[in-house]
This record gives sequence, structure tokens and C-alpha cells, in this order.
Amino acid sequence: MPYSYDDQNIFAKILRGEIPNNTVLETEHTLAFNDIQPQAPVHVLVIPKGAYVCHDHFAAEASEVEIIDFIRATAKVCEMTGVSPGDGQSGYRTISNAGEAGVQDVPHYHLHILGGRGLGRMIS
Ligand code: DGP
Repeated sequence: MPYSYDDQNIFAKILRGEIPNNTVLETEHTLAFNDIQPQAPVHVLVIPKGAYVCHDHFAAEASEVEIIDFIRATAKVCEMTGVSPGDGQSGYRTISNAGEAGVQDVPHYHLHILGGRGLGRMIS
């Protein structure tokens, strides 16, 4: 699927250092930072450094190195913020909104990590 990437989106500006962020973790290919409008005590956004619009764009065009780095960075943030159920903690939810129907506001691929409170059932 063809995608055009808008390099003026807010996360592109964060990656270029034009806008500050509260970094949780940075790796070679991935940046994780606190959401400016947290919906839970833990609300971290994980983004690839590459120019990808959404999940399927990332999956199709990112290298395996970038994809593995992104997935492992996401897991590391869960450990660092104390929500990984593997640590006996309460757990978390990841969400990635895509496109208009998915109500994606920022057109740079990102995963929300939410935790630190009971999140309720989303899908039944
Ligand atoms: P989404 O609807 O999935 O595209 O959510 C975008 C999220 O990005 C939303 O939870 C608020 C967050 N956000 C928007 N602008 C900024 C910003 O400048 N800094 C940070 N840290 N988060 C932002």
C-alpha cells in the first residue's frame, strides 16, 4: 500500500529535536517518550525513528533490524515502567490507532503503552 509521509508531523519534529519530549528510552532505531495527555498513570508512546505512517506501513517497509528493535524497546519500556506482568505487576495494554477510522491524530507510526491502573475490557 502506498503511503506518503508528512515530515512536518509533531513526532517528526520531536525526532529532529525541534520539540522537546520526556524520553523514557532511546535506542538506535526507536524512541519512547511520555504522552503529553496521559490517559493512565503509565502512558508512553513508542515510535520508530524511520518515516513510517502506521503499523502496516512499518511492517511492510521497515528492516527486520528496525522491527526487532521496536518490539524489544516496547517490552523494555514495560519493564522499566513496572507494568510488565512478567514482573508480577499489574499489566498493560498497547494500542496503535491507524488512519481516519482508527482516529490517528499524529501520522507517524506509534504504539501507546497504557498501564498503572485497571484498564477495563475493550473487546468482549
Ligand atoms: P493518536 O490519536 O494515536 O495519533 O495519538 C497521538 C498522541 O500523541 C496523543 O495521545 C497525544 C500525543 N501527543 C500529541 N502531541 C504531542 C507532543 O507534542 N508531545 C507528546 N509527548 N505527546 C503528544
